[in-house]
Formats: sequence, structure tokens, C-alpha cells
Amino acid sequence: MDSNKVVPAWAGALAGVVAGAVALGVAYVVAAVLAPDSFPVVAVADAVVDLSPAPLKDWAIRTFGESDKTVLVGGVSVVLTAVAAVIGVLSRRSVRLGQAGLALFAVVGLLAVLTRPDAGALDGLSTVVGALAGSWALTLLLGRAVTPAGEARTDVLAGEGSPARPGPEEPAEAGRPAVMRAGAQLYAFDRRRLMVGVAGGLAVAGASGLAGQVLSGRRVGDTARAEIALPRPATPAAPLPRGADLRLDGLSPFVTPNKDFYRVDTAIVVPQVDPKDWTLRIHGLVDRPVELTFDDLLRRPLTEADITLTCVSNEVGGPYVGNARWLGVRMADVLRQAGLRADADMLLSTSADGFTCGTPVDVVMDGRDALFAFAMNGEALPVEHGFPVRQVVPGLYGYVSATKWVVDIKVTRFDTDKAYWTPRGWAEKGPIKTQSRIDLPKQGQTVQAGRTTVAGVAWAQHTGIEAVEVRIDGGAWQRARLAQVPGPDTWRQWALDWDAPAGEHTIEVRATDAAGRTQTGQQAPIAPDGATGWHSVSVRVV
Ligand SMILES: Nc1nc2c(c(=O)[nH]1)N[C@H]1C(S)=C(S)[C@@H](COP(=O)(O)O)O[C@H]1N2
Ligand SMILES: [Mo]
Repeated sequence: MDSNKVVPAWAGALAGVVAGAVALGVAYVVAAVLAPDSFPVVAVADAVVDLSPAPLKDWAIRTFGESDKTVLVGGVSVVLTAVAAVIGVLSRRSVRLGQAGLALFAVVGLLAVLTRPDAGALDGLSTVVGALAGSWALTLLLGRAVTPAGEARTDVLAGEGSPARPGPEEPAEAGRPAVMRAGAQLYAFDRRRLMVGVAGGLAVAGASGLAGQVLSGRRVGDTARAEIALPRPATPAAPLPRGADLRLDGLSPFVTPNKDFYRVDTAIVVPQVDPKDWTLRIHGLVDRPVELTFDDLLRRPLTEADITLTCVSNEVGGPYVGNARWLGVRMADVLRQAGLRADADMLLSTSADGFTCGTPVDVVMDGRDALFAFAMNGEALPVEHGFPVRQVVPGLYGYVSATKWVVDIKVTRFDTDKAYWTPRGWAEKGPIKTQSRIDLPKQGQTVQAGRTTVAGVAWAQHTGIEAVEVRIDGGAWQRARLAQVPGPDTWRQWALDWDAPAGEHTIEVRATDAAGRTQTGQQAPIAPDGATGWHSVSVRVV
């Protein structure tokens, strides 16, 4: 039946959008039960992340920061809504056409879902069931959009009983809806019936969305996490020196609370890994492949260490750095058990969601506290920080070392394998560059004239910070006082008292590492291997 002329375009678009909402709501609840990242919107967003060129990704991280994922999912949703509206408008001509549009959509969703590295056999189900629900809703809604408007006058009918065939329409006039005919029947647009259908569709979409939300609220990671009793470490961390935290208002605390710890990853939906099912497989260039369960890991001699993690995407003065006390097993112990071959120079670690890091073997084996960590600041790893197990390697940026939800280590060579970020324009190896940051005063702050404190943090992981200097308005460098540190693997707080005169002032900072190397003032962008330059803030003193 051709409802093209009788159903206005806006009503078609509305039907399309509501049908789309039903499709997504149903897909969401099915995905919540089966596998949360099989939700097609998430899978498509994931595919966008993986396929988009590095500069675009960097721009997104810079522009949207930690809300980049929200923005992306929002963007995908806007596109989906627009396409659903178009499908609805087309469906007025033929419901088949609309169904074909939906099917095409489902194929795109399915492709995104099934090409995920961790895709399971059932993962396509949410997309398929969602598309069927959407198609059903669309047919129902368009059926409701028209209503019989009495018998057609027989004298204009070409032939009784002939298949439904569009006839000439009677144009809409004020107060009288357009009608059309199918066989002997005249049809008119029925706004009221459509709206009742729309309300019903929205109710279905809302209810299934809500159900999906409730179901995905209690995920296996969260429940399993609460049940873990942390064993005592064989090698505890040295007690924190008294003066490790200067406790200044506005200065980053020495230990970053888990809830404030920065998060950077490619996962749109946080992988939910049950420690009961978790294993870590170590294979490749080894004498004896090893497979560990979570219990195996907990039974080994444990090491606890304070380590500051840094992201290569951290701009000078940026927030993607945090310090925590980690508990885990030394990677070197496990690798020695496997027996590394002499030609191996890279550990290609893979996460439960298919992300990979390439970590230099020599760094992990040189005696530093490179860990398979399962606890952070005295609690089991938060799910978004890699529960049940992640890597932490002092001195290397996260993208080459800190694999969260780690499940597999292939011992290999840099000339054989490429990790996730390497073909995307980032350096193969990522040692952390020495940096320092001014936490207070803040950029643009108005400060009272007189004695005030300038303070911040500096880091040069696994070498340590030996000095921090500050200068005002390009003047002489002045030594800041340094807080104590437990070792070379954490950041170090610093502070300087400043007798601030009225006016506009610029404060700059630079650090020198324990090997005597002073941080360069030369500015470099974050790609390919980390930003350089001195952090500066401008303040107004009154
Ligand atoms: N599975 C997985 N692990 C990952 C990443 C990722 O995208 N996926 N990102 C890495 C990067 S770039 C950084 S900086 C750190 C950040 O760890 P955090 O989120 O716990 O702070 O995790 C690393 N581990
Ligand atoms: Mo990172």
C-alpha cells in the first residue's frame, strides 16, 4: 500500500525514530544478558575507535578528555536517529523498503559486533533480535498511521478484486485529511492512532532500556571483585616516608585515590572478566609455555610497590598521571619460569577485549617492580582499571606496558609483531619522559599579594627526581623544596614559597632527574612518544 501521499513525512520520520528506539532498547536488554559489548551501538563505536586515524583519536582525547567515549556514543546515536528517520520516511512508500533499510543497518551492526577480537558465537543475537523488534514496530506504527475512511465510490474503481493498486489521491484540504485508496477501501492519515502507537513504542523502548540498565548494573566483575581477600605480600612496599605528602590544599595527594585515578583505554564498555574463568597464557619464544589461573597468581610470592602511571597522551601540565600502591606478582618471576629464548625482545600482551601492548623484554627483566597487579591502593583492582589483572611497569608509558584485563602474553620480537598503537602513529617503545607540573596556583587564578605557595608534582619513573626549579616571569631559576619519596618509581611533590607582588605573572617549572638530566624546555607534541616542554601558569596577583 502506498501511504506516501497520505502519511506526512514527519509522521514517517517519527515512526522510524520510534521503531529505531525499540530496536536499540531490545538489542540493549539482550546484550545486557549475553555480552555487554555486543550491543551494536557500542560495537560500532568501538569500530569507529579502531578504524579512525591516529590524529582524529588524539584530537578526540585532547578535546573531550575522559568524556571522549560519551561523546562518541552520543555521536553514533545522533547518526542512528537520523538514519532511522530517513528509513521511516521511505517506509511510507513501502514497508518493505523500510525493512530493507533496517536489515542493512543490522548488517553494519553485525559486522561491527562479529569482527570484535573477543566476539563470541552468541554476540550477533542482540543485533538480530533488536532489528526484528524494530521491523515489527515499524510495520505496526505505519499500519496505525492510516485508518479506513469509508468505501471508495465504485464508479472510479478500475476493477473489483484486483490487487491493491494505488489510485488517484484526493488532495488534503483544510479540515479534511488526504485519502487514498487500496482496492475498494479509502484510507486517511490518522494522527491520533499513530500517537497512541508512538507512546506504546516509546514505552517498550524505555522499559527495555531500563531493564538493560538494571541487568548490566550488576556485572560479574563488580560482584567477583567484592569477594576477593587480598593475601599478604612477601615483599611489602617500604612504608611511606613521613614527608611524602606535603598536604597542601590544591596539590595532588601523593597517593591518588582509586576513584580519582585517570582512566585511558579503548574500551567503550569496560570488559567484565570473572576471575574464576581468568587465565594468563604465556607462550611464543619460551621453553615452557605457562598458563596461570587467578588462584595460581595469588599463591605466588607477592610484591607490593608504589608506582606512578603516566599516559603518553598527557600534555605538559595535563591530568593523565596518577600514583598508586600496587600489589601483584613480578612479571620477571613468571617469565623466568617460562624460560625466555635469547632472541625474544618484546612481550606482546593482549587484554580480554583485544587491545595489545608491546613491552621491551629487557625493561621487564632488569629487576624493577614490573607487575602483574591485581590490587590498587589496598583493594582489588577497580574494574575500569583492569580487574582482575593488569600490568604495571615503572618507567614506561601505559600504552606500551600497562595492559588492563590482561589474558595473554606472546613472547616475541619487535620486528615480528606490532602492538595496538604502533601502526596508529605512536612509537614502538615508550619510556616516560621527565616532567613536572604546577598544581597550585591554578592557571588563571587570582592570588593575594604577599607570601604564597607554588607547588606541584614531578616524575622521572625508575630514575627519580633530584631537583625541581621554578622561575617567575623568566627570571632566575629557584630551587623548590622536595617532599620525600619511597623510591625512584613514584612522582615527587615539590613546593616553593613565593612573595608575590601585584600584577600579572607567569610561573614555570622544570625538573632534573637523579641522573642529572634537566627536563628540556623544547616543546614536543604528545605523538609519537610523549610531550616535552615546561609547564607554565599565568596568575593575577592583587
Ligand atoms: N586493555 C587495555 N589496557 C590498557 C589500555 C587500553 O586501551 N586497553 N590503555 C593503556 C593506556 S594508553 C594507559 S595510559 C593505561 C591507563 O591505565 P588506567 O586507565 O588504569 O589509568 O592503561 C593502558 N592499558
Ligand atoms: Mo596512555
